[in-house]
Formats: sequence, structure tokens, C-alpha cells
Amino acid sequence: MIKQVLAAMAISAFAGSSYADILAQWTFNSPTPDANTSTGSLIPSIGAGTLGPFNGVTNTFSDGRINGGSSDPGTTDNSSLFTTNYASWPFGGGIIFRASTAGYTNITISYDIHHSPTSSRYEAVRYSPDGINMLRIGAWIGDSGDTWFHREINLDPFFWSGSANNSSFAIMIHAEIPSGSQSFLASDPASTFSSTGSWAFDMITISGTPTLVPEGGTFAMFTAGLAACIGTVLRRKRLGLRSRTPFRSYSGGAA
Ligand SMILES: [Ca+2]
Ligand SMILES: [Ca+2]
Repeated sequence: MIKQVLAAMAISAFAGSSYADILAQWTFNSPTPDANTSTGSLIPSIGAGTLGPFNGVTNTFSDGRINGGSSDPGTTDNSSLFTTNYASWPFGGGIIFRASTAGYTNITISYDIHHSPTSSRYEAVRYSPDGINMLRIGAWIGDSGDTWFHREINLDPFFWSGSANNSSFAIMIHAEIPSGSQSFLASDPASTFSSTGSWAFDMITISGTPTLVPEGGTFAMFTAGLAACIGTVLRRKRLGLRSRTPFRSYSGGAA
């Protein structure tokens, strides 16, 4: 067990620090507030990146405060990205956003999404290790209309190769026909899917931890932390405690 702890600490010490930086964030608000939520911006409010619809989906800006609102703290000029026309095949249409993860690992994607009643219930997420191919991570199920959902996905580089330290990193979110079905399902179980249904996005964020080589001070902290950790392991062993199972907030949907 102690050997495992040593290996884990060595990997974490060299792989990255314990804090996360925002690499890109889209609030969709006007850079200069104009008290008009139908105007906004596709340019990140933090960091650098690009974002846009694909496969026939159209976008405008809408009020980010409707139906309880997104997590955007902006109150007077809080826009969201309103998207519609999701009927196209094969990916059902959606949005793609790109930002470099060069120098960063443990990439996390988070966003708020509002499902209208007749929008697609299944919301698939893909990432790109090369800027072109989009590899499916999983799908969220938004089974309630006129509802905001908060999504958060951590891309462990061990499982999601090419997510870390990648200048071509990209994320695709698209409507999806669930496995075993021949058509899209509506978010509201009492409704029928329609191409006029909409998804609205807000607070799209890509964050990560820097990949750093520890210097003198860091190594001293590593050594002190290692001693403390070994002590904790020995105490836990004496008390017969087991490690907690990590909590996973993201679950895959249709295959
Ligand atoms: Ca906003
Ligand atoms: Ca505005």
C-alpha cells in the first residue's frame, strides 16, 4: 500500500499542481454590458478559443435568466447561446468549441444547458485529440423540459488520450438518437421531438492543471506531504479503514 502511495504521489507531483486554471470560458454576454440579452459574444470572456454551431444548427443570443437561469452571476446583461434546428443527420447537429490545452492536464469541461420541451433529450459529448476526429465520451440525459442542467466532465488523460497538452483540443456537443431508437426523443417525456426545439448554453468552461516539473521548494513540500501521507496510511491501516470510492458526476448514456 505504501508503495502505491509513493507511486501516486510521485506521479501527481510531476504531472501537475493541485489548482486548476481556466483555459477558456464563454459567458456569451456582451463585452460591454448593454442591458440587452439578445446581443452577446462568441468570443471567450476568459482565455482564448473558438466556438460555433455545425450541421445546420443556427444560433442567436437569448436571456440566460429564464426558467431559473444559468450559473452566470451576471444579472443585468446575462445572455446565453440559443441554438435550434437540430434535425440534421448523422450527428443531429450541435456546437463545437476549441481551446488549446498545451501545458495543462486533467482537463475539465463544464457548462450549463437549457433544454426546451421538444429539444433532444440525449446530449452526446465528444472530444478531439487531433482537431478533426471526434471521439465519443458519453451522453447526458436531459429528461425535463424548460430546465437548466449543469454538466461537468473530467478527462483523465489516462483514459482520454490526447486531452492533455494538446493545441488541437476540441469538444463537440450534439443531439443524439438513443441506442435502440429510430428517432430523437424529446426532453419533456410528454412532448415529441421537433427541429424547432432548442438548447441554450452558458458558462462553457475548459479548465486544467498546469504540468510542472517540481523545483526545490516544491520538492520540499512533496517530501513533507509524502511523510504525512505515509503516517495517514499507517493510521488508517491500524484503524481498519478503507479508501473512499471516488465520486463520478458523469455517467455515460447510449452507446
Ligand atoms: Ca451568460
Ligand atoms: Ca447584451
